Order: sequence, then structure tokens, then C-alpha cells
Amino acid sequence: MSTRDLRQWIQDAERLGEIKHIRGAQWDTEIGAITELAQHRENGPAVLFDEVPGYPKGYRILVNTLGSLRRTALTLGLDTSIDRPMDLVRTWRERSKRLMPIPAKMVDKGPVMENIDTGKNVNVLKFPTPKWHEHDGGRYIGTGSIDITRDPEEGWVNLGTYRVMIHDETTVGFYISPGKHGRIQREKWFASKQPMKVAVSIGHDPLIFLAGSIEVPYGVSEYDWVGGVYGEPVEVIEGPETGLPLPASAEIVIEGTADPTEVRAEGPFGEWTGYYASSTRPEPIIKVERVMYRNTPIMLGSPPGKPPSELTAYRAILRSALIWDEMEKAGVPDIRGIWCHPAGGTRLFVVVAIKQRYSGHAKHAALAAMGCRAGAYLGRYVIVVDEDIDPTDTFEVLWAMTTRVDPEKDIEIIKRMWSGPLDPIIPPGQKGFNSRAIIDATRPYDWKDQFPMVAVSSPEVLEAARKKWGQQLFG
Ligand SMILES: Cc1cc2nc3c(=O)[nH]c(=O)nc-3n(C[C@H](O)[C@H](O)[C@H](O)COP(=O)(O)O)c2cc1C
Ligand SMILES: [Mn+2]
Repeated sequence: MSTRDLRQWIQDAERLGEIKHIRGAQWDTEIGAITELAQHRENGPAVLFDEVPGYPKGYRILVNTLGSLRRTALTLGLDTSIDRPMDLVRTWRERSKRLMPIPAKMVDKGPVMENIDTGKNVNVLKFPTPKWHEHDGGRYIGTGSIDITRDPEEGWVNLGTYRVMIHDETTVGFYISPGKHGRIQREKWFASKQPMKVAVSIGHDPLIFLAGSIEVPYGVSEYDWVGGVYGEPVEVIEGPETGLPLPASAEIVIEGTADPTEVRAEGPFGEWTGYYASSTRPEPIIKVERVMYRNTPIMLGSPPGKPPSELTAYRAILRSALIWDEMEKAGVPDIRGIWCHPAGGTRLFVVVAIKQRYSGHAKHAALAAMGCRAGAYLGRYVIVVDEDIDPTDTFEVLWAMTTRVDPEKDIEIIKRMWSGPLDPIIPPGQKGFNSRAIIDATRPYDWKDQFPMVAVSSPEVLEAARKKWGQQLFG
């Protein structure tokens, strides 16, 4: 798999019949509502909007790129015929085990430099940014985007998908949850009273967006991770205002500065939990100094919202694989499956299936699942089941929870874990921590051999009956 820009991705997806075209939809309610319809349908289409009223023809917006298994496989360079989520989790785990980060390559120029606005010409409103959800507090130019920042002490560059709201022509606001890499970097800059340079790329290969929105380890640039997936480096140019590496083939990049003393009201914005939980708070802003963009630029949009959404589609696969890997590294043996359920935004309801090997194995698994980086932020429930339960089958999981759990013994509460403003159940003014429930829905290890037998006939008996009587039974 070689490097790719957004236009190449569109061609590839077009060949698979995965893109719908919509012309003439308005930015204020229609594009957001159409996006919601596409995202709420399982394996719904990617949609390319053009001819947005009030904007030049060719200024486009692409949404729901990672909203199907097929396009997620395409983006990761995997077999696009895989049609079961757990098979994609397994395939990606095999592939990612061989992944070696490859540093980005600096080049002198790239298509993103086709148009350059500086000084009085800067106007982020020239692009058809939608108002994604009806009750949003503004237009969010950054959703399928990446915020590019540098660590002032360690020098490494982070790419994080952190939402970016338009305040006016030359000012945008950005929200980063506590503990995220960009937030840690920003706090270092601001603690030493220095402004932070920030660049935002708004339109790139969806793989870059994917990398910006999942847990690539601290200290590793997401550029290097993406290079590892491609097997060759991402080409970047040096941002003239910020000195930051910018994707050379990005559609739109804004460069600017965040000053430690300047804040403005940010939000409300429809969030991945399905609520407007963080409401409005003062947040840092970026004073935009330069906008670079390709001719007829294509914005990549990925608004979060009530699950299921695009982000729950691909992140269920990626997060399940990541937690599985991190648990293995924590020494948990015999994991048979992991599923980060989309209903919980892939964070709030994590099911782990194990083949129990020792007393305490289930608790070991649960604590690792909620303690590792991919599972630590804003979780709620970790459910551990035996290997006969398919973690992607909610009916099976609920059956285990209702029959293998004695609540007073098997539910454990862990307090003061990593949460933040987006947590809907924590009251305003008290956000920051939350608690977690571990539900051990495995057969109790100490008497599992006496645990009641499951009341189904053996596969052989059922198969024989099906052969002999199936025709009369089901026709
Ligand atoms: C569409 C979308 C929007 C997101 N918006 C935000 C956001 O506004 N703030 C935030 O902290 N994380 C947001 N996230 C989650 C982060 O991108 C994710 O936690 C990522 O791992 C952060 O990068 P980091 O690991 O380098 O900190 C969003 C994710 C997606 C998919
Ligand atoms: Mn990171």
C-alpha cells in the first residue's frame, strides 16, 4: 500500500461503489441532517457534497468515509471483502503487529500550496463549513481534521482530531479533553507562558484522520504511524508560520497561534456519547495567520453524534484491536475476543471474552482493559465473559450477565477514573472523574466445574435432527 491523498481515496472508494453525490444541499441544516441519516444506517454510504449554495462550485465536503466495514478495510489497506467485524479486528491485529513507524519526509512543495491567503486575505468562512447538528453553537470546520502541535520539551509532533469551531474570519476555537496528547503539550506551552503554534489540516487521506482519532502511543507522531501503515513516509512541507510539518497534499491547512491568555466560549457541540454534555465553556483560540488550500478543496467532515455514527463504526474495530494488544502486553493470557460496543461510543461498554486459566484471571483482564491507554478514558462498564460467549453478540452477552453474575459478588466499582467535560452522567461543575463497573460474567472460577450445564443439545444431535426433520419443520 502506498501513500494516498483524499482524491486518490475518493477514486478508490468510487470504484467500490461506496460514494453518493449530493449537489445543492445547504450548509446550515441540510448537510448535517443528511450526514446523520447516512451515519445512522449500518454501513451507510460516504457522501460527497458539491454546489453548496453561496459557495463556488467544486468547494466540496466529504463525510462518512469510515462509516462502513468496507471503507475501513480500504483505508487500512486490508481485504475489502471482510464482512464480519470480529474478522476485521483479527485481520487488523495481525497486520498491525508487523507495523514499524516510518518518519514523515520533508519536501519543498505540494498541492496544498496552490492557494495561499495571509494577512488581510485570511478568511476561514470562504469554505462551506456545515453547521453539523441543529443545536450546535457554531460551525465546526474541524471534525475529520487533525490539530498539529509540537511538544515544547520533547520536540515530537502530535496529530489529534480535536474539534475546531469557527468564531470569525480569522479566529477559531479548539477543544481538547484533559489528558489527550495535544492537551498535555498545550499545557506545557501555556505553563511557561509561551504561545503555542498550531496547524489544522482539513482534508487528507482518511487514514490520517483515523490515526489522529485513535490511541497512537504518547511520544509517537501519528505521521510515523501512518507511514508505517503505508510502508512509505508521508510527505510533509514545513509550515511557513508555524514550522510544523503539514501534509503536502492536504486539501486545506490553517496555521496560527494559540495565546495562553486568550479564551472564548466554545460549544455546545453534538458529542460522541450522543449528548451536548460539555455545553459551553471558555476554551483557547487559534488566531489564524495563514490558510493554504488546493484548487476546488474538499473538506473531510466527521461530526460525532448519537451512536451509531461514523466514529463508532471504525473505532469499534480499531479500539477492540488496540485494547486486545495492550492487554496482551499487560500479560493477560488467552483472550478470545474483545468488543467495544458502538452503543457506548466504543468506550462505555467493553466486552472481553477469555478462556479462564486461573483464579482472578477475569479481574486481571478487566483491570487491564480499563487501565490501558485505549480503554482508560471515559469508560463505564467492562464485562468479562467466558469463551463460549461471542462478545459482538449482545443477546449472548446479556444472557451471560443475567445468569453468571451474582451482583453482590461479581460487580466491582472502581472510583475516580479518567473522565472529563463530555461525560453526560457527571453533573455540571463536578466533571473530571467518573467511576467504572467491572461485571464479571464468567462462571465463578472456584466452582466452574459444578456450574450448571448449558441447556442446549450437542451440535451433533441438533445437526442430525435438522437433517432428518428440518424440511418438515422450516419448509
Ligand atoms: C470525529 C471525532 C471528533 C473528536 N473530537 C475530539 C475533541 O474535540 N476533543 C478531544 O479531546 N478529542 C476528540 N476526539 C477524540 C480524539 O481524537 C482521540 O482521543 C485521539 O486519540 C486523540 O489523539 P491523541 O491520542 O494524540 O491525544 C474526537 C474523535 C473523533 C473521531
Ligand atoms: Mn497522539
